[in-house]
Amino acid sequence: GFLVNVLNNPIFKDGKCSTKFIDENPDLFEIRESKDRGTKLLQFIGNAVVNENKCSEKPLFDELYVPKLSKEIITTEGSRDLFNRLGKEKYIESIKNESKLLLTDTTMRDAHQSLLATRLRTYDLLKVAQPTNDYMKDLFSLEMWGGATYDVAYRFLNESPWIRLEKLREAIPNIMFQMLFRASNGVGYKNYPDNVIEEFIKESAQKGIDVFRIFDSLNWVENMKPSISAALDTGKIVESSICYTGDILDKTKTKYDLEYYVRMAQELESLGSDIICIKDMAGLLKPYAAYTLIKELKKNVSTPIHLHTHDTSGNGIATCLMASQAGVDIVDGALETMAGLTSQPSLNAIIEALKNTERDTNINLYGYEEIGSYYKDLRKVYSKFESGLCNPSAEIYKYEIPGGQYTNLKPQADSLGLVNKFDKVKEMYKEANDILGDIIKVTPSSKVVGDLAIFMVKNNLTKDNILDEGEKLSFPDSVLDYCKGMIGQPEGGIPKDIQTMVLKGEKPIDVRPGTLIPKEDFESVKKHLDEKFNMNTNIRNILSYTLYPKVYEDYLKHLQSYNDISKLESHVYFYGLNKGEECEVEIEEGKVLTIKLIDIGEVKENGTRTIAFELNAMIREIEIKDNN
Ligand code: 3PY
Ligand code: ZN
Repeated sequence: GFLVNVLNNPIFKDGKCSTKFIDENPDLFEIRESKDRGTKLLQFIGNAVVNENKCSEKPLFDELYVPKLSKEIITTEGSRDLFNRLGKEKYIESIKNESKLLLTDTTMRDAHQSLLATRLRTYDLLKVAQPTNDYMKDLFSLEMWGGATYDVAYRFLNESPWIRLEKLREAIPNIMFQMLFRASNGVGYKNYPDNVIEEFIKESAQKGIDVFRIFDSLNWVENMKPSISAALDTGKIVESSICYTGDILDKTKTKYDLEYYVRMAQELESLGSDIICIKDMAGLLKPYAAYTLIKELKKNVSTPIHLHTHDTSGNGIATCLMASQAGVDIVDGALETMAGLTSQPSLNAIIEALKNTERDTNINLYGYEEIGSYYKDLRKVYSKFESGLCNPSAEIYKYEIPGGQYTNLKPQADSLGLVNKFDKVKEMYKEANDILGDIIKVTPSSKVVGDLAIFMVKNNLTKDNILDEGEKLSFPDSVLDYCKGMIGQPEGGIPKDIQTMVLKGEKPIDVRPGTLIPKEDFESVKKHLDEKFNMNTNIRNILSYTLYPKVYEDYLKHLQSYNDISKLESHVYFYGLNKGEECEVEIEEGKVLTIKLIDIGEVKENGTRTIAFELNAMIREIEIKDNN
């Protein structure tokens, strides 16, 4: 009966489908086999009610704002059209000749990674995708993929990042898509085999990424080379990044000085990079330093320069404006309702600030405001992921903690029993950085510093006693990896005393880890997944498993248990339903289920509760295990 079911699927009947459909949707097998998507959805919602929302009244959310848009302000050609029409060389040339300041909107990636623990679901992004395409065409790019979005999609949202890319690409054909890629760490936290990095870039380009922003967490160019060359091979735009730390205007800080950044920019340019990015992941680049840095880079490289910063200190807009004044080509911002604090500075503010100046962006803010209103409402649905940080904080200059990590470190410390010790953890972050050699701090090197900081607080270690006390302790895995050289080589090397103490006799490497890690055997991963999950595994499935074996298997198991839950509204996804509340779910085109929660039973002796629903007006009772 299975095959008949597949062939009766309307998508097949419409002739829209080839075997590719199954490749893209491994879950289809499950769906057809179970024949009961309704029950599985009820199980998912029941579980959200009992175990996520703990049977309490969930907060009520207003209907999401629907952008009111006017056809008159749609421009015809977007950056992607221009790139495709001119070809790469001419397109890059056109950036250099542009007097306007060009802009990237990070709302779909870094903004929510920094404000909402990366939790925005594809469902909500898709709802605003077409207006984004129509009304934000003047952007250089939308940063919408990579960084933590890949991991979090599978791990916490039970959805495929590849499907996100594909669906957004369909809905946003005119604006370039940009992703953040951690060089040999891919979209993960450790060095992966070279063939994984190469395949990943190739596949991402094919699925719709136009701009690859590549960085290494220690600014070790050697570690960026395989990614840069793989990305160049795709013909897409390669934006090689220099992570910014320290303060070039502080003459007592000599390690990361102006010459350091110029040297690295020249090196990245010589590798054929199309754009150079200054990646200020912690928001440390002060306005006047930005002016000096961009002026100097402009003198020494001819590649366009793209600035990425965070507004943690409150100086973000000033930094963008000073960079603009110095001739930066492109800056990152976010829609104002998703901007500020640990996120990017507000695009709206930058656009307004430049009106009637030489670098006027000529952008009509109307669409930005309407789309921004949508995110403003949406943000409330995700309020449980807000960091609680309410004010800018110039103390970031002292601690140098990246935007995403700043909001994560407190819950991480709390969960490890360090409640009320956050100030101490921040102090130790600074000391840990010094102990490790004053390194660039960004995923994954920032995790090394953060893990060491927490470890130091827990074990009463300081800069002064760590070498004596640390002898008898085993350090966190991330610190071990760093000391082994498995993350790469920091500027000036890893301090020998700490390295010897942490490694306790083990020998470190000083070559690029990728030269030692064996190639991934994609065939055997395919065989494993095909057999274990009864699917026709494609390269994207293989890559996901390779990057995150456990997280990806858990995602597939979730699909088996609950089917595809990507069509649920987010308040239902995160909280379930209140008694008497109803929701509609379109499980396939034209097929809508209406689900109403009727009653939540008491916990029984076996630990389950009976949850009564109406599914399309028929009573259905589901047993849910109460894990509380
Ligand atoms: C990431 O790697 O996810 C980052 O955002 C680094 O700044
Ligand atoms: Zn960032």
